[in-house]
Amino acid sequence: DSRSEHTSFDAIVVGAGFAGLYTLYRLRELGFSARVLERGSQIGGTWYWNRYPGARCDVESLQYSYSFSDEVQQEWHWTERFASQPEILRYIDFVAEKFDLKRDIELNAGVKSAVFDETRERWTVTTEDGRQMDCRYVIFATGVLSVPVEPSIPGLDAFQGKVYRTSKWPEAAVDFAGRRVAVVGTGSSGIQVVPAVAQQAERLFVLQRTPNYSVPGYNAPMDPDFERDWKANYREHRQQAAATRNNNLFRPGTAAGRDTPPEEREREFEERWKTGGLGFTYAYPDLTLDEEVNRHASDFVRRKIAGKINDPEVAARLVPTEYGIGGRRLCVDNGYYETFNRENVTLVDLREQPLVSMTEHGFRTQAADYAIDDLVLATGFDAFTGALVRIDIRGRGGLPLKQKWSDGPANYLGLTVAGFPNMFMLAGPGSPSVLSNMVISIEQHVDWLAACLGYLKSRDNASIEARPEEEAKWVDHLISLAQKTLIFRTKSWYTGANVSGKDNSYFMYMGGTNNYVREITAAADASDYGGFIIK
Ligand code: NA7
Repeated sequence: DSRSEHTSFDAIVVGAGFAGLYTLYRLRELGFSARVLERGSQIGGTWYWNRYPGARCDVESLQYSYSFSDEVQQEWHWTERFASQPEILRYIDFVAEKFDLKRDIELNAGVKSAVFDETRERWTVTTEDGRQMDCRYVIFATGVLSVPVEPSIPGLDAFQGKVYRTSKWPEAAVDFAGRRVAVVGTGSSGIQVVPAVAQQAERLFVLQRTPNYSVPGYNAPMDPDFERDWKANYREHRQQAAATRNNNLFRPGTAAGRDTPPEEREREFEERWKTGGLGFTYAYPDLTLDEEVNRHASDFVRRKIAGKINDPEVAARLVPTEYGIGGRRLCVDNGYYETFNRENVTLVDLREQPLVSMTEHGFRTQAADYAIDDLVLATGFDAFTGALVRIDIRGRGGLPLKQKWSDGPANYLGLTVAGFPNMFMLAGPGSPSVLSNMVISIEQHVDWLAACLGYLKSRDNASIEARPEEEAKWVDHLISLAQKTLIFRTKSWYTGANVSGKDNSYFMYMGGTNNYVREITAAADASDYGGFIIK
C-alpha cells in the first residue's frame, strides 16, 4: 500500500481486481499518471472477498488468465484444471509484482463519491476516510458481483451463533469440526461451499429455496501434456476463444438441436456430461431458444442429478423444476449432489417448509425447529449495478447515477453513460459481462479504453461523452438481443429479480462477445467515435 502525496492524476481507477490491474498497466503505457483505489486490504477483487472453502473458478485455469503478456502465460503454472480461489489470488499477486503495479495502488481506500466538475471538466473522487483527489478520467473497475444482497431472513439479529457470508469470508481459517451448520442458498456459491463444509461439520442443513442445474466439473490436477500443448499454442487457443460468443472454448455445436434426432442429441449430451463444465449448454445453438430442445437438455440433466442421490425423496427435491437449463446461471460442482448421500447432511426444502425465522440457537420452518451453531449465507449479489450506485457518482448538472438509472442502467457500448463525461465502466452493465470468460472480456474492455484514451490524449486530453441518442439506440439494441433469450423469460439475478424493484432486461449484452467486440470496435474505428461528443 502506498498513500500518495499527489492528489491530482490523469486517471483514477476504482478497484484492484483483474480489471483495475490491467487498466493500470495500460495507463502507464500511455504515459498517464494514475492511481488505483481499492476498498479491500489486498488486491484481487472478487477473488479476495470470496475466499470461502470450496471457492473455485468454473472457467478452465488456462483460459481464465490474462492473455496480454506471453511471458506471464508461459511462466505461470496452474496446478489444476479449474483453479481454486487461493491459487487465483496468488496469480493476481504474481502479475502485480511482475509489473510493479502495487506502487500505484492504495489499499483500504474505498471510494465514497465521484463528482464531475463541469467548469474544469475533471472529476473529484473522495474516499471513505475523506481524502479528496482529482482526475481527468475516472474508471470504475468495481466488479459485477461485488455487493452482497442482504437476505430477508426474519430474526437474523436474534441468532446468537456465528454468521458467515461466502462473499466476505474471514481471513482466518474457519473450523466447523464438531459444529452444527446451516447453509442458506444453492446458487454457484452454495453449491461450492456445501461439499467443503459437509466434510468438517458434525451436522449440515442445506436450506434450498430454488434448486439449480449443476453440471460436474471433474476438477483434476493439471495434465502436464495438456499444459505443454496449450502453452506451445497459446496464441492460437486465445484467437479461437476470441472468435466464440463467450471468450471460452466450449466446442460449440453448429447444427440446430431441433434438426437433430433425439437419440443423437442424447449421445451428444452424454458426451458433454462426461467432459464436464459449462460447455454442456453449447451443444446446440438453439438449446436455450427452442422449447423442445431445451426440455430435452433439462430432462437429461434432471435424470443425471436424480441418478446420483440414494434417497428418491431427496432426489425429487434436488431436481430443478422451476425453469429450463440455461435460463439462470448454470452451476458447476465437484461433488455437490453426492454430499446429500452423507449421513451428516440434511436437505431442508423451503418450498415444503418455508423458513419462518432464525431463533436464538437455530432456525424455525413451518414444519420444525432446528438447532445450529453456525449460519453460512450464500445468498447472492446486487449484480451489475450494485457497486456503482453505492458510490455517489454525479455527472453533468449534479445528476446522481443512481437517479439516472432508476428505470434501468442506460449506457452506451457497456462502457460509458451519457451525461457522465470522461467516465468509463469496465465489465459494466450493457457489456457481455458474466456471460463470458471474464478475464478475456475485461482485457477487451480495457484495450478499447486504452485506445480511446490514446485518441483523447492525442487531442490534448479531450473530453468524451456518449451522445444521448446513441445511448438510447444502444439500450434498444440490448433489449432486442435479450428478448430472444431464455434468460429474458426466467427470473434470476441475471434480470435483477433477486433485488426488489430491480427487474430489468438489459444488464448484459446478450449477442455474444465476438459480436460485442466487433460492435465496440466499429464504434471507435469505423465511425471515429461518432457516437460520442469529443471536445
Ligand atoms: P445466487 O446465484 O444469486 O444464489 C443465491 C442463493 O440464495 C439462491 O439459491 C437463492 O434462492 C438463495 N436465497 C437468497 N435469499 C434467500 C432467502 N432469504 N432465503 C432462502 N434462500 C435465499 O448467488 P451465488 O453467490 O451463488 O452466485 C452468484 C455468482 O457469483 C455466480 O454465478 C458466480 O458467477 C459467482 P432463490 O434462487 O432466489 O430462490
